[in-house]
Parts: sequence; structure tokens; C-alpha cells
Amino acid sequence: MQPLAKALRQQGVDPDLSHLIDTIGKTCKMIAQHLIQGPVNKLHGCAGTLNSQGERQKQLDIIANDLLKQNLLAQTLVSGLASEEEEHCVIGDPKGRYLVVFDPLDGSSNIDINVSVGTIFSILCAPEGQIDDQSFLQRGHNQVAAGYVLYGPSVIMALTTGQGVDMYSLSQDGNYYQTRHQVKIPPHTQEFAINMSNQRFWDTSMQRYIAHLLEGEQGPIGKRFNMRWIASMVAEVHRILTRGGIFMYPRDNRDSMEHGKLRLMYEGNPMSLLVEQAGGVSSTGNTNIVDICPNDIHQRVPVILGAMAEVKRVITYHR
Ligand code: P6P
Repeated sequence: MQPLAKALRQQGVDPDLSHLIDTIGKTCKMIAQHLIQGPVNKLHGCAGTLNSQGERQKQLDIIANDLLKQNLLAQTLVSGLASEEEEHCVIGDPKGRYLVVFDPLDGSSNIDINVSVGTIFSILCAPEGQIDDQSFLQRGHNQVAAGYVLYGPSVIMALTTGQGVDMYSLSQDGNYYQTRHQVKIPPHTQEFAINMSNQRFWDTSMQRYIAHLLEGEQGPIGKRFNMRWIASMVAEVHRILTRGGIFMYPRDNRDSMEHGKLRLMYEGNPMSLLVEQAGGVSSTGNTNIVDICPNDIHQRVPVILGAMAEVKRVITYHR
């Protein structure tokens, strides 16, 4: 098995981009250590603060965010970063080539119950001139790299630089080693992930699709489905990249959910690039997520991603 740096070199990835990805990987090792030590160091629970979107912050949300900011801003490669935990972008080195967008600890409601959480990252090229929030408003297919680090029984990075998806597992020697190469999502599936408790709020198109899906062999879809819901997008996407499936977080008719719950820039786009690079599809139900022209770094987006044939079926229900 080859280490991350060697694998990126062999793929001909720009050395600066490789160095930036390595920095993210090293920072996620630090985050993993804080997660392991969480209970002993009394780092579980809320910090008593709200993030810029009024969401209660866990102590480990803040620690993960601070570690990523500190290590990325120490790089001359980074001209700016944006984070779920920061209202506006944070300016880096004016000569930096890259912008980094991240959700430092996705699924953090799972921390206190010791269920998998993850760091999601997206790397864009920095435009010329002074960096501000507008600089980040680039379509998902502009990403030069995207990935996540899943903190589960193993610490695993899934990464794409536009040449397919590879997975790297953290070893005791502190290095990430390639354990999956050119991951592919099977086009068909019998496993779906959605928060069923929101069923009464969905659009009728989503209600009809899920109703048909639950009718199993006797229904119009004609096959039985199994269900999973981990409430951690990183874990759901990792399952889909590993064994297939479809994940949905649709919009619904509640006030704050007209565009869904998940964030385009640091959840929707990086996960959509990974899924598309692995042969899957990622859609709002009406348009490919990576084609959306963003208008705000924290905008929300409905997400339907995974097995190509199943996502395309959901899209037909939206028409
Ligand atoms: P719900 C975690 O808070 C997250 O942003 C995603 O990781 C996850 O898929 C979703 O929200 C879970 O949402 O409404 O089921 O708690």
C-alpha cells in the first residue's frame, strides 16, 4: 500500500495541491486525537456558543475549526478559507493559490454518543485580487480537490483530485495509506438513507417516491429496500462509496427548510464531486448540485446522491 504523498505524486497532482491535502490530513489526525480524548478531557457537550447560523456549537466543533484555521493559514498556499463555523471567510496569504472550504466536524450531534463524525473539505483556485466571500462563490465542478476524513473505527480519508476517488486509511505510524483505489458506486441499489421523521413535510414528489419504495416487491419499483440513517452525512456517503446506496436530505415545507438542511459549499459540493467521480449522481431533484451557481457561502441545498439509476428515478418523480 502506498502512502498518500506517493499516490498523489504518481497521479501527477500539483505538488502545491498535494502539500495542501497533506496539511489537511495532518490536521485531521490532530482532530482524531481530540475526539479519542474527548470524554477524558471533558470535551464533550456544547461550548455554550452559537455559530453564525445560530446553531449550538460543540466544544469539539470549535477545536476542529481552530486547528484547521491555524494549520491552513500557516500555509502560504492558502489565500482564504471559509467554514461552517465562521460567518465570513478568513483571509490568508495574498499570494496563496487556493481557497479551502470546510465543515470542520460534520455530524457533531453524534459526538456525545460516540458515533462516527467527519471533516469535509473542498479546495478551489483563488481568483486574482483581494479575497472576500464572493471569491468562494464558485460552482462545485470548479473544485480542484474534495474529500472527507471519517472518524470511525478507522480514520479514513476519501479524496478526489478529479481523477476518480481513492481512500486512505490512517495507520499507527501516523501515515495515510491507500486502501481503496478508483472507488465505484454500483448504479443500482436496495439501500436508502433519509430521515423518515420528516415525511409529512416533504414535497409530494418525494412522498410518492418513498411510498413506492416502501411498497417493496409489490410496488411500482418492484424490489425490497433496506434503510439506514446515521445522522452523519460523512458516514452515509462513506457507506455509499463503499457498498452503494442512495442518500436524501430533501427540501421541505418548514420555514427554515425551503432549500433543505445541508450546506452547498462545504457539504453538497464536496460530497457531490466525490459521488460523481465514483460514477454516481448528485442532484437537488431538478439540477446537478455541482452546476449550481452559489450566491452565499452558507446557502443550503436539497441533496439526493448516490447510485446513478436510483437517483435518476427520484429525478423522474420530481418532473
Ligand atoms: P437530522 C449533521 O448535523 C448533518 O448536517 C448531516 O451530517 C446529517 O446527514 C444531517 O445533518 C442529519 O440531519 O435532521 O437527521 O439530524
